[in-house]
Amino acid sequence: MDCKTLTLFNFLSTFISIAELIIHPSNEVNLLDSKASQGELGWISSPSHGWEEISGVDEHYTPIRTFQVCNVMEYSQNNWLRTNWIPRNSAQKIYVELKFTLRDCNSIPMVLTCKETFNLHYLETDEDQGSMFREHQFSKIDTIAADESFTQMDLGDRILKLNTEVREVGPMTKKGFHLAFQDVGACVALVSVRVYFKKCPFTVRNLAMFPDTVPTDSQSLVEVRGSCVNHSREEDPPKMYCSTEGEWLVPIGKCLCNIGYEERGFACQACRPGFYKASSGNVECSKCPPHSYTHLEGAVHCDCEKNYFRAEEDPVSMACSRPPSAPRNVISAINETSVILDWSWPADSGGRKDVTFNVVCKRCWPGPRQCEPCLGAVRFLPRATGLTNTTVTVVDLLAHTNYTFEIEAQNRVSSQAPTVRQYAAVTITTNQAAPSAVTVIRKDRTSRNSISLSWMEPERPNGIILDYEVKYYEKQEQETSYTILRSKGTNVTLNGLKPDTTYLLQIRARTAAGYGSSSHKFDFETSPDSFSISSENSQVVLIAVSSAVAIILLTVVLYIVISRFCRYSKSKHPDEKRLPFGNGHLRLPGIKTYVDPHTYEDPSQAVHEFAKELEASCIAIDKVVGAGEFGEVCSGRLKLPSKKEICVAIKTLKAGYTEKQRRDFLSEASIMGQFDHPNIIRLEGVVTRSKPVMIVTEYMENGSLDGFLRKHDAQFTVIQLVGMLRGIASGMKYLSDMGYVHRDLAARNILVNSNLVCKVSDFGLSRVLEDDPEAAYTTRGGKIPIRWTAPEAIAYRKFTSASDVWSYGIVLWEVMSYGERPYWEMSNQDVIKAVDEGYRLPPPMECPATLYQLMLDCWQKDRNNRPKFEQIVSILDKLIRNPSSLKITASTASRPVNLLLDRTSTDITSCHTMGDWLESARTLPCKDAFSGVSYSSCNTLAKTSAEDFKKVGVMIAGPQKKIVSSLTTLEMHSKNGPVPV
Ligand code: ACK
Repeated sequence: MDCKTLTLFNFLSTFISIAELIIHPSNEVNLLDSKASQGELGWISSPSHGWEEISGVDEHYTPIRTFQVCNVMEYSQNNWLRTNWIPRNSAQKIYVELKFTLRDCNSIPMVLTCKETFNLHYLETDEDQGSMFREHQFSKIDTIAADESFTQMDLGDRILKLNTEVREVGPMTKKGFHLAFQDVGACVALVSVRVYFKKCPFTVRNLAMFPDTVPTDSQSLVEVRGSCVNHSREEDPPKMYCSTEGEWLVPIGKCLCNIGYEERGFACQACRPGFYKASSGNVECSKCPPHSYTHLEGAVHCDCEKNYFRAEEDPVSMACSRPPSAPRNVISAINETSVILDWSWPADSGGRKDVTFNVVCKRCWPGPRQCEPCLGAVRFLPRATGLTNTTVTVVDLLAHTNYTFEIEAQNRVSSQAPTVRQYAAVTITTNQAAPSAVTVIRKDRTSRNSISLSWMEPERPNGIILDYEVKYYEKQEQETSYTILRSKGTNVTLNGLKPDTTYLLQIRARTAAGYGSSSHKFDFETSPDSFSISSENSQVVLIAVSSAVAIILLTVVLYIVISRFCRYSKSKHPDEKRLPFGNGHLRLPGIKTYVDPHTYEDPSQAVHEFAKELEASCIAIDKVVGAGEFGEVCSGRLKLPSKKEICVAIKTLKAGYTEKQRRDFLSEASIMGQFDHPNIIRLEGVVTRSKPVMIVTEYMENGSLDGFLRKHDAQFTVIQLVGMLRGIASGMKYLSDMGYVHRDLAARNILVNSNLVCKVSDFGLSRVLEDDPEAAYTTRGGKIPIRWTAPEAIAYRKFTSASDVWSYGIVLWEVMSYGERPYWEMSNQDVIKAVDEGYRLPPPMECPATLYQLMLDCWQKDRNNRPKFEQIVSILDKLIRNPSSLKITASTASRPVNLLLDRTSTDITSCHTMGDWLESARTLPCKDAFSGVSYSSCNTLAKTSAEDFKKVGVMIAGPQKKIVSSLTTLEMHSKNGPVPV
């Protein structure tokens, strides 16, 4: 067998199992594959007796073309095999994969020139070189050696020794190239030649399509923008990078399927019928919720079935619903002229939780359809419509009357349903009821021994009034003995009274149902003796004179009332006015009310109406004790003729004042002069006829309360402090009863005398706006002492006795903390914000729990929930009578018994962590900083350093200080043991 025959045999034997030759990764693009060619490849062989093209078959008996050379018996071999021209396409880097077999030289006997390598060359050209071949134009790529060569023995055993070598060429710049294989005396067979380049193949990632991308030859990645698949939109711009190895790297961004479409198999596909998708996003389509459907593909919502609806604010994921059925089991409990209606929840709530009830009231007469809607006088508690509970109380019905109540259940889809009212009805007859109270009583005439009164029939007589009972007694006697008169009409004259004596009187009406409730107590005084004429025997004269006096008095009273009313009507600032009504309720005649000096056209008239003019010669000034808005405040003595000399405080009006300043200065006296109460600073009189103009008041030895407390820090017993607070509350009750709103109640405006009696002072009209150094301008322009003022007064100048109660709460805090500044160094703006957000001052140290509870009650946001001064006085009285109740301090008490209002308020003992306390107390706006930090006791927290605060994120100096000061207060609570936090 000659050598050529031998190698041919070798080749054929190598085609047994080389299936991998035709399998290559999808990111490779072939430019040439010799195996794919069925016919002659037509490569140029030089010299022609060198490389030989031979046909063969692979393991599938598919014909393939191979080349071989084996001139090992001759010297100086230089055999070239050049491929056809291979276009480069867009590739810059080309890969050449060679599969070949090579004969082991040692296995060939008697060889002359045997090599075991061959060389690979290339030539870049823009055009096909055709048959032209010049060896020297080629550049060498590499010498190719076999990893394994075969021997004669391998042939015998039919062992395949196929070598695969891959070489890279590039960067290529010309349009194409030729490859060449140079043999220098080896026995080699080229089984296949594959030339390819790599690309990043088309792919879909995160619902974005990335096209086929050919990498550059350099090491850099190619950035490729993806485009969203159909029915999707970009969420973040999708991007990927194509590497030189043809791999996609670093996917960024994504696309989301549109509404009505879901992600399925790298695409966004329409929701199937019965499913919907309402939001874009890569979530699956959802099944239509109960009682809804869709027959369409790609639905974004499902339609409601017949008689089912969706409310406007219902999400599409919610089941369709329907109106509720009627309420059931209505029962009524009648109490005279009121009725409590109770019913059960409807059997079918329509699939919703927002069922409410409306109650319709009809008044009925015997006979068919004899009903008409109830008139407006009937009241529903809490209301007639939109009830969320299954009960309502109806009051102010007429006695002995038939009513029908229709109770209707509704939910948010009721308005969409056809108008068939679903209701349950109950018919009732009200009972006989006693008349309501007499509210309006008028004093017609007074003499030294008698008084004539008239009144109006009660608002709801509930029947025919048989008569009125008039009960009266001397105020001093405290109801121990009293007189009762009966009157058929609405007036009565009480005779046989003592002169110059105060009487209290109550009236009640009687019907067949019995007595109604009594009127408020009404007080009046008979005229003093001096009004009587000397002739006691002359009845006629007496009657005539007392009638004349009564008429004159009546005329004067009428004149004053009418002239004040006219002046009030003319006033320019109705909202600023202090009306003779407190807290919006009409006062019974006879109760003294405050008169605003501004309503006098001539303010000096007001001064002289309410203040006594003093002779300057009666006043001796000793020393200056302070400075007021208008001038100095001095202490001195007042000696009035035939009276004892007393110590007084003298406020002076500095020289050079304007007329307005004089008016404003004296307005304080006009106000103060109207008051007469042990806890209101007493006006002795004014000096207006000589200069300096002065206001003289009682002298308060211990000066202002705030300074006094600071001077005597921690020196009083709790009972002493509560006594002072009781005095202030009592003074404020008196002011609020008079209809006077103070607007600047603060410890600095309370004066303390040598017996620790506290008196409310500072009544000037301009004072709140101009004088108080604590007053700051608000956004609405007024000047307000922010820290002491209720939120509604700051926000919209709603100053009432209820806002005075808020200020009283702050005074309470000032007193219990011995003159500490409320809210410490927080700015006014921060105070407004914190209070508005619900934060409240923490309990002062050692503050009794009951008092702290009272403070919190005074600081209720809703002013209607704050206690009245009358209640505050009574609470403090109870505490004074039962001092043991003051022993439980706010830090050690369990939640204080609710004194006034059913409200949930801060109880630091119920908090388990400091974070809880900060949250529940809403004491400071830094609670978030403490989340996740656990403190075992308030002691630990109180000792927390500024550094520690920094660690938990409280970085600003202000809040740190505030927290520490607040916590210090807490820590002091825990002096007698750890606070159970
Ligand atoms: O805190 P004080 O000593 O008490 O300083 C102020 C100062 O005048 C300016 O208002 C003191 N003061 C005001 N009215 C009286 C008074 N009736 N008796 C004693 N001191 C008074 C107040």
